[in-house]
Amino acid sequence: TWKKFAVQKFDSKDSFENSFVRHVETTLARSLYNCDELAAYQATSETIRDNLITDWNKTQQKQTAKDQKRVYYFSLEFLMGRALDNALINTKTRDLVRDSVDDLGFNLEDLIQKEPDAALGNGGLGRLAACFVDSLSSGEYPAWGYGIRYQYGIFAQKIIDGYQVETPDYWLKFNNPWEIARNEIQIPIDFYGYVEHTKNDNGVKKSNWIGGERVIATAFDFPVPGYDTKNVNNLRLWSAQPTTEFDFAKFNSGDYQNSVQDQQRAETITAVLYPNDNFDSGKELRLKQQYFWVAASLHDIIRRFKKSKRPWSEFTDQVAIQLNDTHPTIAIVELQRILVDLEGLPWDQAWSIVTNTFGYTNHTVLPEALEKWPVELFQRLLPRHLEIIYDINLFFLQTVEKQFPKDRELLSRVSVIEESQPRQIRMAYLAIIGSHKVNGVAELHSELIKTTIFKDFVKIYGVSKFTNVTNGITPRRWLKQANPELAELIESKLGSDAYLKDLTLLKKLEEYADDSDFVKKWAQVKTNNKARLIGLIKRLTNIEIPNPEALFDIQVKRIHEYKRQQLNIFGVIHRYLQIKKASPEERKSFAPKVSIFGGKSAPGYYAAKLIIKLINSVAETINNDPDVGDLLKVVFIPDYNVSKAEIIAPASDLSEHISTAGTEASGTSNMKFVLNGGLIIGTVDGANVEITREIGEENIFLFGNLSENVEEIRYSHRYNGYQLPESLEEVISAIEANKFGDGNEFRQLVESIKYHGDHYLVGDDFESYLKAQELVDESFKDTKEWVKKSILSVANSGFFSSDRAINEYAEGIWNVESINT
Ligand code: 26M
Repeated sequence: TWKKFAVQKFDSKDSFENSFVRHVETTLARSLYNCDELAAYQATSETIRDNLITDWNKTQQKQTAKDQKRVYYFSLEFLMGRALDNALINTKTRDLVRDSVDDLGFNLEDLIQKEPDAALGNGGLGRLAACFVDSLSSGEYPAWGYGIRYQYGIFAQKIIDGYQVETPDYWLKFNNPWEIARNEIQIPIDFYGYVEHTKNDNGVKKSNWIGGERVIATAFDFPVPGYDTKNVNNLRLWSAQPTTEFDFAKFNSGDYQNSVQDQQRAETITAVLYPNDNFDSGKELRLKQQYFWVAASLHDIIRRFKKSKRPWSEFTDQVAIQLNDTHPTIAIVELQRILVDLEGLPWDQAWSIVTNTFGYTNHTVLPEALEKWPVELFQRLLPRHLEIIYDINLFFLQTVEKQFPKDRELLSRVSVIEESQPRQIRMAYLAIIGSHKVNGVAELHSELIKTTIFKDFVKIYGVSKFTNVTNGITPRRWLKQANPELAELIESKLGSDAYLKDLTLLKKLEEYADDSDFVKKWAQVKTNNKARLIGLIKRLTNIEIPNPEALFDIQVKRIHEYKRQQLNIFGVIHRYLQIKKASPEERKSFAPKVSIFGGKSAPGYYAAKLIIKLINSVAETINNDPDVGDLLKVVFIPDYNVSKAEIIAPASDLSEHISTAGTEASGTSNMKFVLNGGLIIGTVDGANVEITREIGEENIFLFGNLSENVEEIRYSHRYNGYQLPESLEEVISAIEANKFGDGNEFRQLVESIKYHGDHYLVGDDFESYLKAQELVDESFKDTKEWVKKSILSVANSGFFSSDRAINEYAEGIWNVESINT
């Protein structure tokens, strides 16, 4: 009888419109006469959601029945962006829905714009997690993502008088059609309290943690549709609630008033995403977020495992957990605690399960980004976990001692406990010790971690524990969705959309690199995308870009000294000074250019905020200088986010990926720009190296010092002093001469380069950067050659699909198979 009532998915205009109307009138309780665009967006989304949930249920049933090993991707950030357009594309219902809403008097593009971004991440790491869940679903892997349902995502950036101002991102203002509240799932999570040490009848020591404060984790599920498959995986995000029942016997903290208040403030745990990128803030609430999310996720996974009535020895045949950076490292300790304290397994057996379960992905070598927690904080917040960390460290150091007797230096270097004032727990070391594989995110980066920050661990564990999985991006969002015209042009030559699931098929485009009709169409798509960006810039900044033929030179990413937006803006100033010096006749030889910036600074990062202000001040001067005219425009696009990136990436002629060599682990926006037919100016850093290998060095503008020389150069700055090149001195003089507002304001920025060691080598790379920019200008003048480079780049960017990355994780780290193999 159930079958008879099975929910029907919409599969025609009629059935779509039927469902749409029903959702307007019942779900939204509106009449069709007062259905505005927001309501139409919601009704459309509810209708898609019905289809997704139907397939989501089937997927989960199928995966449960097959009962094979599952992957769990633990990430504190999932920078998903908008869901509607992506769902339409992945389920291949976009045309049908466009026509249907058209019938109903709406424009699909407009409805899509109504959706707020799900901006639950900072930048690269969070967006990588989003691309990965897309690829896991598309590749039909049995996989769940686990994260936090922040009520406030990354702040919205306003630019006021050229300064960044942060405003809260309350993205859940309206009902969110893309989440399913699982109010029946309520997992208690404890903090604080004390540890009881007892012995059982056989004299074996037992430890029991009595928590002092309890909050409830409740689940929200976000269906993740794969492309061209019925497979819909789950992204489970946790939200914190206060408990209602209360065990006074356990309430032993001695500070009743404060504890009750803390309890009432349970929701604060999942209230807001920490807005730091590549910087460790060390705040107690952040550690609470980490434990809350990890404990809830493990509880969930273990509950699922226990249903299968398997012995613990089979846990690692069923479960693989990937740690996205060190943020979930406490999971290693929590699983060990569950197995030993609660399930009664012997330490060694438990530890072998733990290490075979986890894999750890490192995303940075920057020392200021490596997470450390004061021992004292752990002692208070998670007292039993601290004991377990001490034991893990003890056993680890004992084996190291056996392997390398009497090397006290080594022991103190690799100890999980840093003997500093205050003593700190090194989370990366704990992650390495507790995982069976450690991977970097691009070849250069994976080599660097083996030879620098983790080199002692290579000595201890051997090199095979360390591996590389080069990042990737999903071609569904970053080609098909962001650049529908290019996708259509590509499809017309490749004969099908199969390249969206096997991106290496793009290779065939090489055949058309000299085909004049194709070249013309290719260039036209770029021009159209630039026009689309011109519209966005006008709406957001009121700046007019008079010349759509100008070279669009774009750098959008988090603002950070290591990413060197300052190098870019100094280059812009240099260009400006050249134009000013030139005679009207000479000015004609300059290629017109638009320099576009975008990105958020961490709210407390003073130097980064100063860079934003400098960019805006330079824009103000240049854009209003009649000597310059159309030759140069400078734009700072406010509030850079995923949905803006979808408009920006397809519109670049050139994009900048110019981090100091050895500092950018991979970068992924470089991949987005290349896949959309933009060329790159970049340093020999992160994934730029592999992009060069794939597309050919004649198709990329590389410059700057190499990573192997960076330390030496810094050392030389420190002990021999250094001189900035004349060209850069001139730029700095112009700033100091108040050409871009009050020069005094930028003193810190200038001094860090001139007098404080120039840690990021701006001076050392400046001339080489200018030369590369000259080559760009030269090359851009030859449109045919430029377009050819663009086509060849796209043809050879297939390697940078996140599908390839996920397949590598599945085979090399997780030992998990796709559901249909
Ligand atoms: C840490 C502590 C407290 C609060 C926040 C953090 C934190 C948050 C995000 C630290 C780092 C965070 O992200 C780092 C990141 O995005 N790294 C980037 O990861 C990308 C994907 O692998 C790479 O492509 C980039 O090179 C790398 O910078």
